This record gives sequence, structure tokens and C-alpha cells, in this order.
Amino acid sequence: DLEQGLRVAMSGEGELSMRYQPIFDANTLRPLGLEVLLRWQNEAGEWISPAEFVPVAEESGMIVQLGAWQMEEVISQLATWDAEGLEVGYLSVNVSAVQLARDDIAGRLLHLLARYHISTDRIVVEITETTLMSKAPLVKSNLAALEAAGVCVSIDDFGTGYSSLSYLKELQADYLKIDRSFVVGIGKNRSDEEIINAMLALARSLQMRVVAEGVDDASQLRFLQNAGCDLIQGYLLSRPLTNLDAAQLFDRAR
Ligand code: G
Ligand code: G
Ligand code: MN
Ligand code: NA
Repeated sequence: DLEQGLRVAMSGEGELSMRYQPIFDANTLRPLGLEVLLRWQNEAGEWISPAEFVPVAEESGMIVQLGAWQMEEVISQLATWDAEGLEVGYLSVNVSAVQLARDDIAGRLLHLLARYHISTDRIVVEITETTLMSKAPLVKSNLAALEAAGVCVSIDDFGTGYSSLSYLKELQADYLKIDRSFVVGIGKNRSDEEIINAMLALARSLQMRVVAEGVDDASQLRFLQNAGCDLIQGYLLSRPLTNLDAAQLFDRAR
């Protein structure tokens, strides 16, 4: 089954890999950073979505080992890019609530950043609204330690969970990501457009920068630029890339 397959993938080499989706300045359209997205191609050659295997990894607790492995991989990748003189900006990494609740992820990350001489503000930790509201002591202490060290925090899939606005000011997150489900409504659904405007106003008043996700056509981009959105991510500007293609994109943008 999936759990057993994932166990095999984690013990071996090559089945698990990372893709990097660029995040662009909404106005200049220069790439400013990369979101790290996990990919799994199993022994049979099938691609299994993280939407499918991350929950399995969470339920089994494997996410702790998986997340720790991934963190090491991406920090060393960032150090390699730095050594090559490539300015890829920041890396935005999805971190599961289970990882935050069961692992000293803050200590682990800060240790890696020190070892590879990378400044803390070049890492963005993406969490969901549910994570933000967690009362688990380790979740709270991890987030506080990350924040205190200058690691950035981003609220992913914003507007799709049980948002409690009071938690937004408690954490002082740096970024808010407007979920794709609102972006698809641009030009089609007046209430999606109004919700996006309200999210932008809220973020502005809390001094958060806003990333719109899943932007896949030019009219969506135009709407978001006019509405004052800061950052754009989506297939219109770039799909998730291999490390080599991501490096090329930033090389060209120099
Ligand atoms: O990349 P894709 O659109 O297939 O991702 C599907 C879902 O899996 C998204 O919700 C995304 O946040 C999540 N996801 C992708 N990569 C990672 C990862 O490295 N870690 C965690 N925890 N979730 C991820
Ligand atoms: O939950 P999270 O926001 O981390 O999920 C990000 C996922 O969204 C990535 O797996 C990525 O493949 C997917 N994605 C990114 N841009 C687009 C887009 O423009 N259209 C669609 N359909 N999916 C996108
Ligand atoms: Mn994300
Ligand atoms: Na999202």
C-alpha cells in the first residue's frame, strides 16, 4: 500500500525529489523566490501527488523523517546555488502541522542555516490556518523560535480553512497566500474578486505581503496587479521546475 511504498521510497534513493516553483514580483515580474514542492515517482514509475501521500506520511508519523530529510536537501541546494553565484532569493517550504508538533523543526532548521551560512530571512515556512490555531505546545514554541530567529512565516491556502483573524496578529506572519480557489474566480465571480480585495486590505493593515497562487491567465494577473497584490505564483509565469531549470531561470533574470 501507499504507506509501505513511501517507506521504501524514503529508505532508497531517487524516488523522492523536489520541484521549485518561482514566485514573482507582481509588478516587475522578476522572480524573487521559489516554493519547494515534493514529488514522488514510485517504483512502478507512477507519479503520486503530495496531496495523496503527505496525509499518509502525517498519519504514520513518517512526515517527521521525511520533513527532516527534505529540509537538509533544500538548505544544501540553496548553499550550492549561493556557491555558484546564483541569486535565487528565498525558499518557501511547506511544513506540516504534524512536523511542527512532533519535531524540534526550529532547532533543526536554524542549525542547518548556521552550518551552511545562510541567513534566516531567506527561508519562508508555509503553514496553514489550522496550524496557526494549534494549541500544541511544540507548535507554538517552534513558531515562536522561528519568528524570533528571523525566519519568515507564510499562511498558505488562506481563506480555505477555519481562519481566526485574531491568530494572524498573534503570530505576525510575513506572508499571506491567497488560495487558488479564489484566483480562479477572477473575471467570473464577483464575490471571489471582493474576497481577494478584502484579503489584500487585511494583509496591508497587518503589514503582511500577499502572494496570489494558481495564477494561470493574463487577466487574473492584471486584476491582481491593479488590486495591489505583491507577489504572483502560477502556471502563467512558471510551472514547478527542476533544480536545473530553476537555476537557469534566475541566471537569465540577472
Ligand atoms: O505540488 P502539488 O500541487 O501537487 O501539491 C499538492 C499539495 O501538497 C499542496 O497542498 C501542497 O501544499 C502539498 N505539498 C507539496 N509539497 C509539499 C511538501 O514538501 N511538504 C508538505 N508538507 N506538503 C507539500
Ligand atoms: O497547497 P499549496 O499552495 O502548497 O499547493 C501548491 C500547489 O499548487 C503546487 O503543487 C502546484 O503544483 C499547484 N499550482 C501552482 N500553480 C498552479 C496553477 O497556476 N494552476 C494549478 N492548477 N495549480 C497550480
Ligand atoms: Mn504552499
Ligand atoms: Na495553496
